[in-house]
Amino acid sequence: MSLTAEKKKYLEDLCKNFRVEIIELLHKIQTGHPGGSLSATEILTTLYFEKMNVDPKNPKKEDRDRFILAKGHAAPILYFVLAEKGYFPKEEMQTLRQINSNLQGHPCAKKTCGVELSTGPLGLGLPAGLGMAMGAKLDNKDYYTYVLMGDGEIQEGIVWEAAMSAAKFKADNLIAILDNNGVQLDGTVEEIMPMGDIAAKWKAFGWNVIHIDGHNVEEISDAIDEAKKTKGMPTIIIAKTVKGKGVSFMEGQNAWHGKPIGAEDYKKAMAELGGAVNG
Ligand SMILES: Cc1ncc(C[n+]2csc(CCOP(=O)(O)OP(=O)(O)O)c2C)c(N)n1
Ligand SMILES: [Mg+2]
Repeated sequence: MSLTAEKKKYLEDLCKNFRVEIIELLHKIQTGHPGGSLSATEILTTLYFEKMNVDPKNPKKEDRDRFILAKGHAAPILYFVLAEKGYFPKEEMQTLRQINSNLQGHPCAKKTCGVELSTGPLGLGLPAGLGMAMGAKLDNKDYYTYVLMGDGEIQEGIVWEAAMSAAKFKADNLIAILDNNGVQLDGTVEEIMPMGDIAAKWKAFGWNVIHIDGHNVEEISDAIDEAKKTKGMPTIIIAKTVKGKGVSFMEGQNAWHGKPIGAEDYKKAMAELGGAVNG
């Protein structure tokens, strides 16, 4: 196991706080995407606070690891992680989704320090990430590129073009993570467009596949170590997650993909998450 008990607790405590902060802020601004943010909380936290070689004081250093939030609607968790890490002042979080804010509803690489790629239109993260990974090889750099995709997102055809190409180019410095929560915007993945055996699909496209519980920081950390050891092919970590994780009435519910959080729901959610109710 790659994490000490102390480190594990540190990451889990960060996740607890992020969940409280997400609900607090999205309730306050009455907009934004709670479900997909809560689903990806452990993944982003483990990447930024344990695994990735990044330096907020030197955000463009050449050999930094790259992270792409392909499922760009989960911007709230990305922004809270970046702010906590020190890319920009935490107070800026209060401007989320306001006109001219640095923190747009979907990540904007031109506006927000630490954002590597503007995303929102689903499907473009993996091809762009492959480009970054190939760039590292051409430049003889040893950084890794991480791409977090949604399980609805991988219904986009462009994802599979990139999957084919990544295997052909032996992009072993590209690590994809699938937020496999079984739910998308309008319903379950099974209802909208059943994907069948996802692992078999990625294997058939030439990828190394690792399965984990996407809410277990230790498993996330170990899977990344294993991915780095795999040479000659790209890796996808299929992370079993729960959309809306941590708030019982949001869990597994597509209705909470992007719904404003009303006063009663806010109080209920905060009681479950152990956060203080304001206002
Ligand atoms: C190309 C494109 N089509 C449709 C949308 C609208 N849209 C935004 S999020 C979403 C559902 C995504 O589901 P999933 O990838 O499973 O994300 P998660 O469950 O992690 O929130 C859709 C259809 C979009 N952003 N881009
Ligand atoms: Mg999903």
